[in-house]
Amino acid sequence: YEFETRTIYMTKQEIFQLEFENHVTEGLKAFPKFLSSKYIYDDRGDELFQQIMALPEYYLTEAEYNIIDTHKDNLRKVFNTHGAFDLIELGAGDGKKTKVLLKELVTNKVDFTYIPIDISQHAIDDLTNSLTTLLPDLEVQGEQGTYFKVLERLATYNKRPKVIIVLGSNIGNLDHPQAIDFLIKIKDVMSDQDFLFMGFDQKKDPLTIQHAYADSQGVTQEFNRNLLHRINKEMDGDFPVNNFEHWESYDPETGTAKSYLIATEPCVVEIKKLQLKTTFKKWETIHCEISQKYDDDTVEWLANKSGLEIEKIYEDHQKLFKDYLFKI
Ligand code: AVJ
Repeated sequence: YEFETRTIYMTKQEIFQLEFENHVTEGLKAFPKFLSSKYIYDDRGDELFQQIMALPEYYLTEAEYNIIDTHKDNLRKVFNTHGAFDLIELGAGDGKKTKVLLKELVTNKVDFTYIPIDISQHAIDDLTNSLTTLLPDLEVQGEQGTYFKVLERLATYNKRPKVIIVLGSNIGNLDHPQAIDFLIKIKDVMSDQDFLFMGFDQKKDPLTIQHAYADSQGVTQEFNRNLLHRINKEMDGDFPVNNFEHWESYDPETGTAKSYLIATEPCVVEIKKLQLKTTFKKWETIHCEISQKYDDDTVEWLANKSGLEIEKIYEDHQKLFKDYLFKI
């Protein structure tokens, strides 16, 4: 036989879509079933997450805002330790919290470039536009892409000191081995003069956590259900979405909050694009997300495992949330 080799080009979106489809097949054939919260975030998912961040029960946003606002003077000095730098934000979103920091830096004429990285070009464009109005003197260089592709590229091309920031306890969606993996990948692009500034939501009264992830208005339920809506829309599925109820369970021993969608009626779901038919028994679960909570010992252990060192710990006035400053 003779084989012809051809290169098939796919866009980032097409690759991500294919990953999503493979994930759905795997997750719905598994027992117990699972679907990752990573795929909640289409335009509607982004909007629902914005709504979550505005909920009175979702203390995380306010708490981290308080940390940055209280310590902005110190953060400016620390970030500027080695002179001009690149401020690289992973998962920038709408930048509400980051804007406080950016304003502090610009007002004090600190020499830096802000490089927000997000998987969504949409988010990057919106953020860049709003910053042009808010802080015309700010140098912004938004980058669309997955964190590590962009980080690796920046590490080889930009030789200035880097400050990498990851806000919002985004790391909480990862279990500990995945979190260590994530931290190692960041560490690998850091040099002596670089800093990592990262948010870790803290263990606290279990009820506070329970309420943050099972809000009274049902926004979190809609947020999780968006996974099923996306499958229906993008893969020609027929999930009876309203028959899936959201359930949150927080284990104070491990610090893991887990969210599920639970079938309140038995049903058969067909997903035509995947040629997949799957049945749900009454009360069968789909595990969707973990939101890990931490304490200093756990973060210290993660840092140790990843070759990072904790330089300083910042806390909000209600002691709900912490941002850790790391170096290699
Ligand atoms: C975006 C991962 C920080 O886990 O707190 C919010 C996502 N899920 N409510 C979190 C989320 C349900 C959020 N993170």
